[in-house]
Amino acid sequence: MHAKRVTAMLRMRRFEEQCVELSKAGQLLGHYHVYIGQEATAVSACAALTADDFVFSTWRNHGHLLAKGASPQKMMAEILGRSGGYAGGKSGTLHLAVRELGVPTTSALVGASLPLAIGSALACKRRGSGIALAFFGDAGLEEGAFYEATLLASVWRVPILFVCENNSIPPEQRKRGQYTSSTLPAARLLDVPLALKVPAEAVDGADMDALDECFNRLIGEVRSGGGPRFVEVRCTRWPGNIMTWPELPGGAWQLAWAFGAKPENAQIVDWLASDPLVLYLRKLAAAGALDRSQVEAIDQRARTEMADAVRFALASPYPAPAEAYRHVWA
Ligand SMILES: Cc1ncc(C[n+]2csc(CCOP(=O)(O)OP(=O)(O)O)c2C)c(N)n1
Ligand SMILES: [Mg+2]
Repeated sequence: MHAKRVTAMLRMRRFEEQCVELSKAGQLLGHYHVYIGQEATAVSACAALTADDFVFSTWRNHGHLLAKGASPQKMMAEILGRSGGYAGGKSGTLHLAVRELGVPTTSALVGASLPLAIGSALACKRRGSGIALAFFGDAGLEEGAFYEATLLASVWRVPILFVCENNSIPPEQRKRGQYTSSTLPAARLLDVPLALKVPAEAVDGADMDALDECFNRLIGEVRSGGGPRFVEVRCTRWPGNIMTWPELPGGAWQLAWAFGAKPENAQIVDWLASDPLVLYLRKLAAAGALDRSQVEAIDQRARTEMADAVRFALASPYPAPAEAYRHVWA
């Protein structure tokens, strides 16, 4: 299980680094958002799901889709707008979705997929199988759609897990144990779902074992008819996480950083204290569960796989002009 978790996290990280490199090279046009530093959340949450379940997401969806089993080749082709992508190049990164994997849509609009997730959860309740899981950012709580969705979830007691990924926490606040969102008057995000009688709790997004315990328990409760649940996953912004055009400060993530080497970039040094991958690797090494050479082999496979995904995507042609008129609903 440990090797599986590490593999899944490294695949996401190396995939995102390829996006940053493609963007720098002018091959990925438009803006995009990477999941670096939040990998443990998607890995852990999706490990507790079944093929009957639905996942909804936002613009920051690459990690969620990889965790649901999407092909990096078809994802990368879609992100580059190529015909070999999941939507033939029409959705790009912002609306990347794979219906056959239970991800009917992701959305670039803050809060927009939440009411749709409630609809899917209601469908699950009626057909008697499956649950819905909605990933969204902390700014989702600033949208009316969130209140509508949470209210309906609570009144109808539909099987949904709200996963609020609060990544807007500066490192210095994390050190002091404070977690606020940017503009919400309720500085404690959990006060909001609790007021609507949705049981809510927080978990450390840098702690894989805590996430596993939390997701297994909450998804179990939702699945067994307990009604909706809300979890705030507290993560710390990765320094390269510039809203629209991320960078790789200090270069690509180095495996050696998990094993004692110190990055030159001071921001990265600070952030590593809350990097879920580094913390998990150190814990596994200390417990003798996975050693450095095993991790190196996993990393090498992840790098090769993601380099292949880029080659596949770049070799895929742009959609033919006539395609612009297909799948248009008017
Ligand atoms: C309805 C709407 N308003 C504004 C925006 C512009 N916008 C894009 S991302 C974003 C902030 C999102 O923050 P958060 O939900 O915390 O997610 P994160 O990007 O931090 O993962 C905003 C305001 C938008 N996409 N949709
Ligand atoms: Mg955020």
